[in-house]
Amino acid sequence: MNKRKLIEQCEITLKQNDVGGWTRPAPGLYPHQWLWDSCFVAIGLRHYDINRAQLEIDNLFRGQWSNGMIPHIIQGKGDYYADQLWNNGRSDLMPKDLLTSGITQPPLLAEAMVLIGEKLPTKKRQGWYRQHINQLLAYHEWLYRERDPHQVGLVALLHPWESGLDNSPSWMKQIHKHHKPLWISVGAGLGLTGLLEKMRKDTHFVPARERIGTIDALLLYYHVRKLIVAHYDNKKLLKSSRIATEDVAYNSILIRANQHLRTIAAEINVEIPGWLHERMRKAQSALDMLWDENEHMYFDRDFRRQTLLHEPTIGRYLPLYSGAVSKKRADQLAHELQKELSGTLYPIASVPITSPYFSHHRYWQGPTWVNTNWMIIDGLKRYGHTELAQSITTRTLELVSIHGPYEYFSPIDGTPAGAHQFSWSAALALDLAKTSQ
Ligand code: 2M8
Repeated sequence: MNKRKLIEQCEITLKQNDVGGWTRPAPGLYPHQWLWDSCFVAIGLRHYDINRAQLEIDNLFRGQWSNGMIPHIIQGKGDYYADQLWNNGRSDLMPKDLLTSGITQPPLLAEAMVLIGEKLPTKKRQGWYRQHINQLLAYHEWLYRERDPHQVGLVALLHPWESGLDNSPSWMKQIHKHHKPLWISVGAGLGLTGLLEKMRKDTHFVPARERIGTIDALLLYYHVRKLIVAHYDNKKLLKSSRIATEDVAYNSILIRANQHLRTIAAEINVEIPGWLHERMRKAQSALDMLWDENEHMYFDRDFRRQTLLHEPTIGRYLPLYSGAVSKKRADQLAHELQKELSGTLYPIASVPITSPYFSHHRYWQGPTWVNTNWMIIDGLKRYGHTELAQSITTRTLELVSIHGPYEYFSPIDGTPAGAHQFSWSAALALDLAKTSQ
């Protein structure tokens, strides 16, 4: 593999997707600024344009709502298939001059800030941290204040889009089982799916078989409507929602972000409010509630029923990234992962190939994604599993180097799928190339 060529190719993709201070995830399909996409992008940019990396993050903060939430999308200029939803879902909490979505996404801001910070001279880093510390604190406060009503250290999500793993089996199974309105079931029964498929805009860019299914997409729209009708009242929604989920991937990412928040605050002598500090402390051991002792696996948990959702997803390895599990548990996960990898050509399937949901090109139901690989690699390294981390790194870089930065790839044969010129695949491949041997 020619690393120099790979890095060049990744930089070209990031440049093409630069919309002026922030980066769209991909041309055509995703024209706006997404929360976790921009964090990954900034992690790549820091290697060759540190100011631009900072700007990517500055621009994410401009979307912050007055209650502290950082939205998952800040609207840019192009047309996006779900624009109408958010156009109808405006809120007084939104910044006045922007249109944003009304939900959040995995909180990688603190991670991106620390990684960018490592490359800045001390004075500049501290100044930048000071510029954003109140916003960052407000975001973590919002998450624990509004989404952890039982005060246990696990936050609940109200919509699969918040997890970033949109059609992940545990979410879709939950929605089909507990909250599928009759009109959707009847419509599907009458064979209206074909008609609806023709109305979809996302499939103009990517073949339908590589995207979320039409009924599933309809269900996601329906659940956004429910949030809008409730004026994003989290307290009320958590009481009434039948799909609220304590997502293991999201909570693992938040726990890691808490550690980075502590680092940032300590460096500039800012005190973390007592209650938040206490909740972050609780969060460190909260993943235990998502562990199934019989199956030896982490699962998402149904917030209302407090039962584990027994569908294995890529989320089961993210506790490695959290850094909050014991060395023994981390070794168990690494062992499990190693075993699983012997069954695929490329790491790491977003759903195990043995799952009835597995489909090698369908979005979050099978393909390999560079961002989840990146987080798992990072976790493995911190737990001392350097060889496994290195082999996942090499195979991931191979995928991007052979096919280019596609949105996702088949773990079976490596064939690319989804959007081409996908920003986080480029940014994180670049980061892996720069930080590995
Ligand atoms: C995908 O999600 C959006 C909705 O947010 C979509 O399907 O239109 C997910 O892969 C998500 O994780 C990602 O942030 C977004 C943009 O890349 O696309």
